[in-house]
Amino acid sequence: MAENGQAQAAVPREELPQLVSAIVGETPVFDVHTHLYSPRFGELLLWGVDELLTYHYLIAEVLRSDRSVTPEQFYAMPLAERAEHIWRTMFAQASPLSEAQRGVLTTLKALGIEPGPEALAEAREYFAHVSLEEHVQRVFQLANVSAVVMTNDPFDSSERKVWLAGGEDEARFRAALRLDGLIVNFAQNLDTLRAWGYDVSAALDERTMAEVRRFLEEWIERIAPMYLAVSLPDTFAYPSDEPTARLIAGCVLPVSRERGVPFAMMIGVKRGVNPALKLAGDGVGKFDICALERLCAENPENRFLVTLLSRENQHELCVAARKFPNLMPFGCWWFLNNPSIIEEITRERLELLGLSFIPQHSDARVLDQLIYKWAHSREIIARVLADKYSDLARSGWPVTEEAIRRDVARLFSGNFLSFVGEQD
Ligand code: HDL
Ligand code: ZN
Repeated sequence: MAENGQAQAAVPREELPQLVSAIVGETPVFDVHTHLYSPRFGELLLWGVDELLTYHYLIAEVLRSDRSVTPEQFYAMPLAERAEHIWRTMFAQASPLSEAQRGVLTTLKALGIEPGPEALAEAREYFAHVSLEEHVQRVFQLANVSAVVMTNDPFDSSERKVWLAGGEDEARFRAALRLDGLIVNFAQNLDTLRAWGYDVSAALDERTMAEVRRFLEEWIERIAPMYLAVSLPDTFAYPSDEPTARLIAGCVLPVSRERGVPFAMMIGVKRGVNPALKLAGDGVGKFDICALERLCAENPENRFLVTLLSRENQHELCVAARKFPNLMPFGCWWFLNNPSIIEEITRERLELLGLSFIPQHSDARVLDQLIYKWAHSREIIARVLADKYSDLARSGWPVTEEAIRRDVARLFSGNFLSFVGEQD
């Protein structure tokens, strides 16, 4: 019902694509998973054209395009030289058709830098004369992002220092407590945990489980995370005697439930398929979704945010979400964050889940990526939504502008904020 109490008029079908596109563009998005940091974390926040060009997605691509440069030789170059090598190989000498290549151009154009063979020099000139604070403001505005969730790792020594020093983040940067160091790499971090005063052992006895729960409680207190997060391999199984499954069952789930902090699982990565590529060297594998079904079924009081890395897992993730209201699928993660697959995933989610999912996250590692990752995703999400509203209109249902605005706000922030308990 519109403010004046009058029923809003149905939007004519032929006007839907344009109206939906406008509303999707105007609706701010809450970015539920990124690797960005608020400026107070200093060098941890990556920004600028050289960081944009040396994004690990482009590193994987340049090493294919110019095999005369080995990964070792590439990584031995200073940042500026790596950026120039990528610019020369992937832009000046070939049409930048990949999603990561196109993303650089979308971002530069939005910043007022005309994409073309000279854009690198122009971009460096631009970034040399902009302050970080004003740039953060401009990027959030251009991307129409209301806030981002960081990936906060207590085992990252430079990040830990900032948290221990205290201080506040600006509201646009929210925390997520990343637990790979605690529950995937527990054995490697035993000495570190002991040095921090946690009485833990590889035996995972009751004392250790209690100490791991204390670690979780203390870090939830310290950083007020919106959720607890972990990235799990394609081989993750549950239940299992594996330490990761036991730490999840005995520590993460009870604390997540008692503290009302959902648990985000990002599953399907094969870490270090080609270690020489470093961050660019991870692969993908299909996950056996029975583990997720068991976790959701056995822990109905827990809330699970889940994204899966394999395209082959996406349809069964939708079916699993139909069975478990405590399971919230989110995003088109990493190797799925490409127009053809975002379209496929968003269609099947709308068809199977209606509006009860979180369509996308950026996974941005460089501040400026927010601009292109959201511009590209909005285009596809709007196209799919317009199609679905058109189907709805064809059924005779009166699709109104008010309803479209309500639905898009739910997809872009409402579903997440209510799932984490920050909105009714
Ligand atoms: O584990 C993760 O959070 C992944 O997103 C990795 O960081 C990955 O390297 C990445 O950046 N994907 O987009
Ligand atoms: Zn990530």
